[in-house]
Order: sequence, then structure tokens, then C-alpha cells
Amino acid sequence: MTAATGIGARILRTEDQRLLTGNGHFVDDLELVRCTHAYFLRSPHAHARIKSIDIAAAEKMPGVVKIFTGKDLVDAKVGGLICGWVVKDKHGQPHKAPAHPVMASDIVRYVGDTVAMVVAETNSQAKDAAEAIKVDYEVLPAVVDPGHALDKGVAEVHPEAPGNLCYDWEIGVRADIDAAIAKAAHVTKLDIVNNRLIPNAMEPRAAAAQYDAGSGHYTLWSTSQNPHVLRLILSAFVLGIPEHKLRVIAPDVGGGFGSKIFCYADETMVCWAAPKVGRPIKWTAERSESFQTDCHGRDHVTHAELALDKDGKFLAFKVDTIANMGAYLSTFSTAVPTYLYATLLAGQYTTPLIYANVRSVFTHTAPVDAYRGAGRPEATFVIESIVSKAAQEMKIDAAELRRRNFIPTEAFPYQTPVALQYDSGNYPPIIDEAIKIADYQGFEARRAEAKSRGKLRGIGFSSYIEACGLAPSQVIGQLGGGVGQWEAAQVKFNPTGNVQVMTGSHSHGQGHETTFAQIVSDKLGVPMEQIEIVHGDTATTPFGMGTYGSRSLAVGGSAIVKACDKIVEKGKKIAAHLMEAAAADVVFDNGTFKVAGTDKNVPLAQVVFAAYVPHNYPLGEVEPGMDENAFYDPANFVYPAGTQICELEIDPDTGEIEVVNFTAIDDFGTIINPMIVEGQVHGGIAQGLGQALLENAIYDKDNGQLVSGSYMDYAMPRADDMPSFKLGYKVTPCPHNPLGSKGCGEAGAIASPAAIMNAVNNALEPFGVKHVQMPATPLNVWQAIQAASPKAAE
Ligand code: MCN
Repeated sequence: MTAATGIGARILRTEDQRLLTGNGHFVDDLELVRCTHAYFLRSPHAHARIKSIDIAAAEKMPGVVKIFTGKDLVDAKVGGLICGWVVKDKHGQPHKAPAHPVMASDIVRYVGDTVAMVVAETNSQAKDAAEAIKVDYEVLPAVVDPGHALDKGVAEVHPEAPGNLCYDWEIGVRADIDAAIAKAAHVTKLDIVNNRLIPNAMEPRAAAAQYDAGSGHYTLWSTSQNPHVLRLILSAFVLGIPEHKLRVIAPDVGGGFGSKIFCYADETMVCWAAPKVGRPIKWTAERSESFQTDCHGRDHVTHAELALDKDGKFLAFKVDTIANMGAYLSTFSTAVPTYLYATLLAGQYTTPLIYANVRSVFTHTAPVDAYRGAGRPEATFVIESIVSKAAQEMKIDAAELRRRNFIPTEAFPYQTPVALQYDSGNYPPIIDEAIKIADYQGFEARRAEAKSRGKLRGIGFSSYIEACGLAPSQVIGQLGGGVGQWEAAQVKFNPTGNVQVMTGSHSHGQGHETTFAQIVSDKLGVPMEQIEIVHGDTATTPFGMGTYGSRSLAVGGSAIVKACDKIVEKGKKIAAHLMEAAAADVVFDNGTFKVAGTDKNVPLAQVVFAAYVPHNYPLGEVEPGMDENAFYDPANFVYPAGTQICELEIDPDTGEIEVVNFTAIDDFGTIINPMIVEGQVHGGIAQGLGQALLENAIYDKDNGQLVSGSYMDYAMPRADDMPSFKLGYKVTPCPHNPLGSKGCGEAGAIASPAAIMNAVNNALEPFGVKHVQMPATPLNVWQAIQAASPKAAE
């Protein structure tokens, strides 16, 4: 039974029956009695002073129930939105933390900043009324480009952050690094931009709230990735609603990719306003609102230098990054370019000296926060781009240069110079396998054949490492994180033998209902169809941290294992009583308790029944019931790693790129469900391909307008942009969690931009093109060819 459904089984996702047949329950599906609808009036300017807001005409529009402006929040003393991670700068000072009002009352700071909320009988009535609100703006100069945010004389986003600097942070020892670079045999230099991305989950953000005047209870439905944390923030920092009187429900959520971790203005407003309106309120973002107001991702400008000896051994790596925070600090924004980025700059290599300086800046753009990979794609992109460039400059094979610098397998656990200690890894077999599957040896023949067709063929490597499954709470606390990082689980048997598993993680596409049930099926020998995974409701699940940083299996799954272990331990005592044996002699095997060395046995279901109907039961020794809780705080991050190889062809006449071959070999430790893991890797690579070749959030430098604010201007990757991926695994179990598993949810997105861009640059090398920046759109590629060597392109 369990072999077919337990750990390692390739089974279909149980939740898909519901999701693919239209039987999911999303926030917008809610039908609340007497529900009203909210529409937010948003700033059309990147930076402006609100001189006045006139709502008189709008209030008289049909169907309008109530209109709120920023002044109402000031009068009600509503708190601002918070950033939950305090980063201390290189002088030990906390980052600049300007207020983040839920709705602007005096200054708007990005296109999309919230100005007023209209509540009406219908959504269209709310929208029509919003158009009748007259806001008198005094437009002010704006800055949107992180590369220029620190320039003298540019517009300032907040007076509390002079010169737009949020923090100037460093890791490593600068003096040593400069000396090492000065005497190196070779130094490769690279200026690189990590383009700004807009998450684009399938389901836009949505919220609905209802207030029960009798009990004083609020219920907030939100498309949140972490309902408990959302409740905590709203309760403790923003709205002051006692935590026990606020229930947050994140039902089926159609993707998040990080963008739904954070506490947003809109859901806060819906919750705050529900009692004032005296009726439920519902809001669902329009797609253009999502473009403007979902937290964006990436947006780094970096200069990097890699020093090598004459044999290609890395001596020192120096990185200088400017990271865009946008107009306000979102919930985890400050941690992304510091602890989730610079601490990963060792990559898979033994580079002895690493120094990174990160300056985070405010600009008049939407807030920037975690987006699939959060910091680690940016780190991988810098490392893997510069390593490939160094290989090219030193005329060393790109795979060989990587191999020469890999952390040796026997060196684990490996302490990097940038704080992290990698727990496990075995990198050489991964690249060997990737090379084999990608037929690297045959590449030059394929390049020649492509040339005969007039195409430029290139190949690119990316050997990534990531730290996920965040991480010991004490370490996170020392680094400035405001929350614990454990996860909780409750495994509750019903008297009839079926199981409900309550988890603090949240699934919004990752298939937890299947993989978590597989773990329980494996550990307890219960058939899958008798197991229900419950998540996403603060009233029914234990307090937990939700889902981000590919933590759900490594941390949330480990909590489930701990709870299962407790069930087995308790069950042994009950079974011993039923079989008149000593508990020490009872073993548990695939759903049955047995007395070792005898044929005496009792199934788990019978033990469970006895626990609920304790007529023949060791009541003096064991409590009735079969319901166990566990909290799991990880000893370390987990460190998935892998190598991707991308092969592509470029049409030199048009600059158009076709990815023709893509290989990814990963080490995710123990795999629970290979099919789900493959889906995760496919999705991640697709997102990385989008970043490398298509996607770019562009703000107009003069007026701060988001000019890529719709699917007409912001190109998302489609199925026919991708080849059939070739995937494979190597398994180095994680030594410190009970599953031996490492996260897989972000790996594809972390590694693939570098593999793709290294292939682009490899294809263009014969033309003397030095470096193409992302996204490598046909226009960018064609211009690079023309600028470098127009004759050769002919
Ligand atoms: N898994 C497994 N074996 C492993 C590792 C994982 O079988 N060794 C399974 C897990 O049990 C889970 C899935 O793979 O069903 C992903 O697990 P994990 O790596 O723990 O990641 P999380 O579940 O914590 O998901 C978060 C991660 C992140 S951070 C983003 S962003 C992301 C992602 O996963 N957003 C997603 N994948 C996404 N997939 C979808 N469809 N939608 C999103 O919004």
C-alpha cells in the first residue's frame, strides 16, 4: 500500500481533481450575504502631493455605500504597513524605515499608490464612483532607476532616507579582497543588470472581510501565502484587532510565487472597513492593478570582479550591488538583497575571499520584495555569469573551470566566507550527468550544423546552490528577522481511522495535499484516500509561518514527520496494552503494531479506535485520543544544488532566440513525489526563461509611469517558447531533517537565467559581443550584434 503511495511514489496530484474541474474555492468565489464591493482609486502619478480630495460627487453616485480616504486612517490612528526584517548597515545602524501608510494622505510615491477606497453595491458602481473622485495633485519629480537613485540632485522619495539610501550593508573583508585582486593573474570584470519582474500569478490578489458585531470577530479571506503571519501583522502592528478575534482564511490560491507573502494595503483596508460599513466587503484586483501594486521582484544593478590564479582557481570575488526597494519597504524586502543574496555568493565554489557591498535604495516605483528565488537567482546570476565570462577570457572550458573550483565532496559541512555553512552536497557527479544528458561533447558539431543553416548556436552552464527551508529561528533572529522560522503540524485521527493533518504551511500550486499525504501514508501506513491535508485557516490550523523560501517540505514536512512519530510512540503503548506485551517489545510496521519475534499484531486503526473508546485501555498511563502536535525548528537551511545546461539558436538577422535543448540535474535530497518535483522544476525554468528572454518591468524615466503595465507590453513566457526539458536527479540527503529532503520550489528559477544568458553570450562570442543584458529580446540581441560587428552578422 505505502510503497505505491508513500515517499518516492510518482502519483497524480489529488488536489487536481478539484482544481481542474472548477470545484476549487477561491476568494472571489465567495458569496457573502449582503456583500459590498470595493474599488481602490490609485495614484496616476509616480510622485505627487495630494492638495485635496473631493469625494462629494462620488458619494452621490448610484450604489455607493461609503468612501474612505487616507485622512480617515490618520484620524482612526491606523498603523502603517511594516517591514519585518531589520537590516543593520555597515556602521551597525538599522535601515531607514520611513512610514508606509495603508493609504496615502499627503504624498503619493508610485503609480498605483492607494488614494481612496470606494465601497458600493457592485464592483462597477464602485469603479464608476471612483472616477468621480476629484484629487488635486501637485506633481513632483520622480526617480525610478536604482542605478541613479543615489545620484546627487535626484528626487528624494522620503525625507527620512536622505539621498534615497535605505542601507549601505556589507559582508566579508574589503581590505583583503582588494589586495587579492591586485595581485591575481587574471581579473574578470562584469557589469550586470538583474531586470525587474512582475510576478503575474494566475489568480490576482483578492480579499474579503466580514465583521460579526455580536462577537466582535473579524473574518478575512485573503489570497495569502501565510495566513497566520498576515493575522499577526494586522493584529499586532496595523489594526490592533486582538489576534483571537481575527480569523484569516487563505482558501485555494491560484499561485503566488512570493508575491502573496506580504501584508498589502488593500486587504488591510477591506478588513478595517468591514465594521464601518456594517456589511461584508470584497475586492479582487484587476490585472492592471496587479501589475501596478503586486510587489515586484529583482531589480539589481551590479558590478562584480572575480580574481583567478593562472590555473583558473578563484582567489577573490568582489560584488557591488544597488538593489531597488521601490517606494516603501514591503514585509521582507530588506532581507532579500542581503541575507538571501550576498550570503549565497560563494556558489558551489571554494573562493576563499568574498566581499559584497549592497546599497538598497528607494525609488518612486512599486515596492520590491521576494519573488520566486528571492535573492538567490540574483546571486546565481552574478556568479554564474562571471564564471562563464572568466572561462571565455582565459580560454578554459566552462565546465572545466567550474570543476576546478567546486567545493570537494569530502569538505562538507563547508563553511563559506559569507556566513552560511553548507550541510551537504556532491557537485562533480551533477555536472558530469548534465554534460552527458546534454551531449556536451557533440555541441561543436551541432554548432557547425546550425551555422550551415545561418543560425548562431550557443551553450551555457549554470551550477547553482541555494539556501532554502529557512532556517534556525535563533539565527534568523540574530540577523534581524522578526519571526520564528519553525513550522507546526497536527496529525489528528478520527475514531473511524481516517486522518486530518493540519499544517502551518500553505499550498498555492505546490501540491502539498498530495506530497504531505504521501509522507503520512508512508509513516503511518494509512491509505492516501483516508488522509486529508488541511491548511490556510488560522481557526483550524496551528500557528505556522506559511510558504515561501521552499520551506514547506523541509520544515513543514519535518513537523508532520515529528507528529507522526508521536502517534506511533503513543500507539505502541496502547498496542502493548491490547496485546498484553511490553511497550519496548512493540514495533510499528506499515500500519500494524507487532510484538517483535511473535505473530501477535494489532492494526493502527484498532489502536485508534481504542484511544477514542477507551474501554480496554491503559488510562493511568496514556491519555485517550489520537491527536498529536509537533513544532519543528530546523538546525540549518537546506542546500539544494544542481547544474543546468541551455543550448539555443539565434537568428542573426532578427535577433530571435529559440531554446533548443535544456538539461537540469538537481540534488533535492530525498524526493517525495518525482512528478510534482518535475512540475516545480519545469515551472521554475519557465519563469527563468521569461526573465532571461522576455520579461521586463519598465518605468518611464521622466514621469515614472509603468509603461509595461499590461500583457501587451510585458511579455510572459508561453509553452512554445520552451523545449522539452531533460531532467535528472542526484541525491545527497539533507543530514539534519528527518526526511533528508531539500526544497525544490525555486531551483528552476534560480539557475536558469544564467544558463540561458551564458548560452546567448556564447552564441554571440564569434561576433565580438561582450555581454548582452537581460532580457535578451530580439531587439537587444540584434542591436548587440550590430554594435559589435555588423559585417560579421551579414
Ligand atoms: N517536494 C518533493 N521532494 C523534494 C522537495 C519538494 O516531493 N525533495 C515537493 C513538496 O512536497 C511540495 C513541492 O515539491 O509539494 C514544493 O516543495 P518545496 O520545495 O518545499 O516548496 P514549497 O512547497 O515551500 O513552495 C514554495 C516555493 C516557492 S518559494 C515559490 S515562490 C513557488 C514554488 O515553490 N511558488 C509557486 N512553486 C510554486 N508552484 C506553483 N504552482 N505556484 C506557486 O506560486
